[in-house]
Amino acid sequence: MKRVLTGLQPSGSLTIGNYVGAIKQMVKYQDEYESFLFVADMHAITVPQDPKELSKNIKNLIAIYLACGIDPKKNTIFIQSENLYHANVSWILECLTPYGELGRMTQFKDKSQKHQNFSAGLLTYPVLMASDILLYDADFVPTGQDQKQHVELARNIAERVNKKYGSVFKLPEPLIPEDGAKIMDLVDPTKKMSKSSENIKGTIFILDDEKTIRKKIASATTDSQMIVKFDLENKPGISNLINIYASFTGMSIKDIENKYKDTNYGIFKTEVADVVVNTLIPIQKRYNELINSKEIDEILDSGRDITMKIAKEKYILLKEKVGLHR
Ligand code: ATP
Ligand code: LTN
Repeated sequence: MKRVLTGLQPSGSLTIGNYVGAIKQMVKYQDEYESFLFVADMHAITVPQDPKELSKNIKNLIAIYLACGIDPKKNTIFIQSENLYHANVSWILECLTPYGELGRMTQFKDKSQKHQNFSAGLLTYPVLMASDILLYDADFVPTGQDQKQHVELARNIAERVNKKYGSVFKLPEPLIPEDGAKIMDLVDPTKKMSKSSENIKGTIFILDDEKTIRKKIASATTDSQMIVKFDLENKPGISNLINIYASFTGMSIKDIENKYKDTNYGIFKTEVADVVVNTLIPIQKRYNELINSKEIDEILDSGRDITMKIAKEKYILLKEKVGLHR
């Protein structure tokens, strides 16, 4: 059976961008593939984090995964920092990755501008991500468009290692959802909706209450044309709302344009809010039941034990190939 693996950072409350771009994909793939899903907590500390908030976010993220339909019987769920092999493999891979290659990563260029005195970890972050993927011989890595470059880097690193030392790693492929691959900010629809965005009016969080969701969508930036038509260049706001509607209903963009061709933006926005609310309310209910349950710790203990065994074998293989042995 092919293997699929992905991780999300516990760097804040999750957004509908994370839901569409990552979690919903994993819910779909859990029936087709052997699935691994983890909390990328070591990635989160590449930028400053409040320790109390961070540990709260780690547990919340697991509860969200489960509430969104991730089945612990079909997935191995774990926390990155609880598996010591990720950092060990990452170090070896860092030593096999040219410095210049990391400096060219789009996300590094963006984030290094946002943070004064950014950490060295921000630069080496994609190598840690490569070790997350390569440790488990993942065939596919579902992510949003923004992480495609990092998965490609993981593939390049794997190719380079295999060429130099013989077969060590499987070459992973990114899996990017076609519709709604990128949900944009509601206030500035040219910017990705992001959990760490400064203006929360542009972001819908999975745990936002109904009133807040409706308010945010009602005030989303649109244009003065009053035509529900997908046109990313000239109508980024309306195109984003169409994308959200498509992602939550599975309807095609064409069908949505047809359905709303004679309606105004007010009605369209209300119906976008309806489909978002109808999906999120049951998720929130389940989240509240799970967050203080013992189930989460049991799932994580088991995930840690399973992944430590798998990762240990790969680590020993790599270490020996490189010559790190007596
Ligand atoms: P941060 O603001 O902390 O950088 P983020 O909200 O951009 O976080 P990540 O933790 O980087 O989210 O991403 C988790 C997953 O969700 C990734 O697979 C990413 O591609 C996907 N994702 C994040 N934002 C969006 C979005 N707006 N649209 C689609 N997918 C997204
Ligand atoms: N960098 C990713 C999170 C992440 C990841 C991974 C995703 C860390 N390791 C391995 C897929 C596979 C992010 O910020 N979204």
